[in-house]
Amino acid sequence: MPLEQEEAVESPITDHAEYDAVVVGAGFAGMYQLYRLRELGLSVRVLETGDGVGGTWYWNRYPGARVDSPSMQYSLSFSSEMEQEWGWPEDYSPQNDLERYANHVADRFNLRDDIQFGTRVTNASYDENTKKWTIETDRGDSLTAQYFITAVGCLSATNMPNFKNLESFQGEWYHTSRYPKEGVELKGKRVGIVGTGSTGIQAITAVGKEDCELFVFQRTPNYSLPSNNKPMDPEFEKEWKTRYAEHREAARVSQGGAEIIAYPSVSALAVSDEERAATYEKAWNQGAFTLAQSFTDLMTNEDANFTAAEFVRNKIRQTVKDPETAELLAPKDYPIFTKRICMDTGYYETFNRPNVHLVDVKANPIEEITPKGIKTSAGEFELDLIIFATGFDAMTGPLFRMNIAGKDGLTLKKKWEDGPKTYLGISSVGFPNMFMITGPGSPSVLSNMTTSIEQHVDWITDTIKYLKENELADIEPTAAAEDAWVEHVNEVANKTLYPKANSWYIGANIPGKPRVFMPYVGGVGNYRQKCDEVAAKGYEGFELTPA
Ligand code: NA7
Repeated sequence: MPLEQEEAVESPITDHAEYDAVVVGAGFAGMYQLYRLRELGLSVRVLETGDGVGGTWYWNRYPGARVDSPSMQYSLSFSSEMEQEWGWPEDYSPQNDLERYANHVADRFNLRDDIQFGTRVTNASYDENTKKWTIETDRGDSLTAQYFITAVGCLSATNMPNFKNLESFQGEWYHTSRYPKEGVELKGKRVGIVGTGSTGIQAITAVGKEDCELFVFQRTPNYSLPSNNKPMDPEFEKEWKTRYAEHREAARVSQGGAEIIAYPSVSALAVSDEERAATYEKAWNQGAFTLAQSFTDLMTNEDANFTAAEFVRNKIRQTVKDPETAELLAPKDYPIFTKRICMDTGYYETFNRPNVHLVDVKANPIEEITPKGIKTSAGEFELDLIIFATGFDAMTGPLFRMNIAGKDGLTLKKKWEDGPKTYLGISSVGFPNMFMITGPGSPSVLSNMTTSIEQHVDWITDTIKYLKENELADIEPTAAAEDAWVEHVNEVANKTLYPKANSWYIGANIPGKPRVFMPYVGGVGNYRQKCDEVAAKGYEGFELTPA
């Protein structure tokens, strides 16, 4: 099964190849960036690999795909009219609603005219003489632009491990991020799902309910919290919409980019066992990420963290009827919340179904794929269909695959060979006029993405406006500012328990990837303040070159 589906859609190749800005990606980030740059009167071309808008929600069509931010907050805030007219059917939106919303945004603001679909960027290079970027595509386009803006998402470069003899498999196989649009018939099949991250957990819960035999190949168990998803309460929605601006403002200054009703005020170790248990129980019943906000020190103190981890492990033990399966599903070798916490709609209950079987590939690793299925060191599992939920080359992967080269031909990949180096997660020394929306070194994946996307797009747009008004040709960070930011990103990460897990945040899921904690832990509100201060001080830490 090809990993990259051939896209049939042909957008007209641009009639002129020179733009003020080229934006890569037509997810929420790329679409909003296009909208804002049009307001400035710039000519913009958006290049998108898929044949539709939506980014993450265009590609991730696997069964059960769903966002884990609340629908009322996982949306764009720039148009209050759109906020009011759009209705989300569920508290946590499934893929099809999110894709529908992305299409609505594109149609409502007439964005498609400037988006070229079915087009992958293969090269982007900066010319110091012309001070322009040249962007080349797999369709033979060559575009030049003053500003090169990446809106490629943090989790868009598929990680497909190099399984021995995969090509010999005679059944069907798909990576979750390339699942067929038309779906796959599961009835009566023997299905294998490899991977138990956020994606695997959603897919397993959905596929387990089907009339099929499901084999879950788990290497590392993950902690998962119940979402308590339900149909949207019309009264709640109505009330939320009357104060939408206030809710958005609260999200913008929050730690994680979503409004939090009550911040914790006490250490998990400062209360009695009974009080702690009652707090966790209440949070568990409320659902979603409430548990993570129960106490002040869950991310900074291992003993405090252990109490939350143990609470979840006990929930797993209470839910899963077979004690051996429950123990296998209970994570034990890393603190809770240090890998992306998962959110589910009945994941652990799935393992009580007679058609669902857990296979421990930590104890008995996958040796190879055979014509009939998956062979582990414990034996062969015959399968008709394999779904690989094996994740992504996160954050840097989508940037590296564009072969970006800056000053002196230095590639981003070479510059970042020991880990990403950015100033504010938006820019990098040697790459003038290149802006990365939700790049490494920004809150990005540790936040509600739509809040962070809008903050970056607004900042980038204001910056471009400033450059134009002040007749400046180039903006590029100084090495000193970049070094200081990288140090700060590491320093705040090292004050937390995050580095204690082998997570994709730290590059641990990709063989050979440098172990550097990539997103910024300092919080969405603090980060916004820092970006605003930099701009207010005439772009402190940047070098601005006159036209
Ligand atoms: P993740 O979280 O990276 O999960 C990938 C899963 O695939 C994880 O359980 C891995 O086990 C497993 N995996 C990867 N390679 C193998 C091999 N070779 N053998 C067995 N198992 C393997 O990706 P997701 O798509 O679930 O989630 C990514 C983010 O998307 C998520 O955090 C949300 O932010 C949205 P491992 O843990 O490496 O032992």
